[in-house]
Amino acid sequence: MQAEPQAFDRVLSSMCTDPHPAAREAAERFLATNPGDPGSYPTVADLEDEVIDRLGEIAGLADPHGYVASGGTEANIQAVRISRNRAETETPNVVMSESGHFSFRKAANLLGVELRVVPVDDDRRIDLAAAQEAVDEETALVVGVAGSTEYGRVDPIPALGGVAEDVGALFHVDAAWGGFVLPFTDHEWHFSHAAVDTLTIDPHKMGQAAVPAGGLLVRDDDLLDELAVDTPYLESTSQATLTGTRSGAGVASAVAAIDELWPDGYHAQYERSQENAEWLARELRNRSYPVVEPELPIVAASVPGSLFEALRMDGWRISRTGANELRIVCMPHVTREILETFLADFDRLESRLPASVPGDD
Ligand code: 0PR
Repeated sequence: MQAEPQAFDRVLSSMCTDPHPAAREAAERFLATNPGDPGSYPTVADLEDEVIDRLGEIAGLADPHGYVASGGTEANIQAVRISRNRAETETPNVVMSESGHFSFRKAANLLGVELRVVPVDDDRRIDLAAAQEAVDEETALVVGVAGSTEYGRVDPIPALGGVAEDVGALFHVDAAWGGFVLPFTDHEWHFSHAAVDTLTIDPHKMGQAAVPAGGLLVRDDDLLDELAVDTPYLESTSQATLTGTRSGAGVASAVAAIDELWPDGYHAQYERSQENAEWLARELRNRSYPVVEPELPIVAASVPGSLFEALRMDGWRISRTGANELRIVCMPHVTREILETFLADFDRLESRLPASVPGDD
């Protein structure tokens, strides 16, 4: 029997979503193209330029450079690589907070840089004083998160840019997930808000494009040059990407999604997702569970471990934070109806549990 992909109606843990129909269709049409070889596949290469222009528009960069990566991991690795190649020391370090994504651990390991992880403050944003203390003249890169993976928090980006500037380090913002919701909030997160050098923004997350479509943006072309290697047997003469052959599906799909949704569709989606997150937070709080305020559409709540397991057994795709909270990402496919069904199951399963204390694992 042919395997079927999972339905999205019980997936509450993913940062990816059901692609917009136009994005799905574009992905299928461009499945057999390779933007890694622009000499042979010029149409998809042009589409990639278009994605970068549109991402620049979203992230406040008038003359953007960059490329469509396999995802946020690759974009983050490449940002670290740019900074390492730029650094004038043999022992460069990268400073980020403990809320930074694990892709930076991969980057540090691959690239031989020291990762200095600093604590977060009471509201789960980078502790600025600790960041200031951690940087030195060997700091190649300071990383800020704009929409953290676990709690959807946004670091104080302009101030953190100042910390980087003080020691002559580059400044990277990881808006892999947040980039398509932050434009509709008051947060300062992008190139025109702060001295940002590089930024990750993934169409395949809140951008509603098909996987694989990550985005790396750089302020100046010469930052991308740090990544370029010569490609003697291709028509193009150099390549800045980490991967060689790449999927044209993600590229075409990103253009299609952005054409359809930027800005009004994304705005409406943000409003729906945020309202859903706030509604869910209220419902869980009404049941006496401690909830982390959803500043962006991610809800974290302390619920008994046995209830979490029972929900998983019931088919709900839910995940935990590092602190063992239930974590629900209100992606576009997570409708109010789905959340109502989830809560009905939550209540049913909770009533069958042996008496437990809220927040107790
Ligand atoms: N930066 C941030 C802030 C992210 O949240 C993520 C993905 C990345 C970078 C990496 O992006 P790619 O996966 O496209 O390379 N966050 C993960 C995800 O949703 C985190 C995760 C992992 C969440 C496992 C839940 C989980 O069960 O894929």
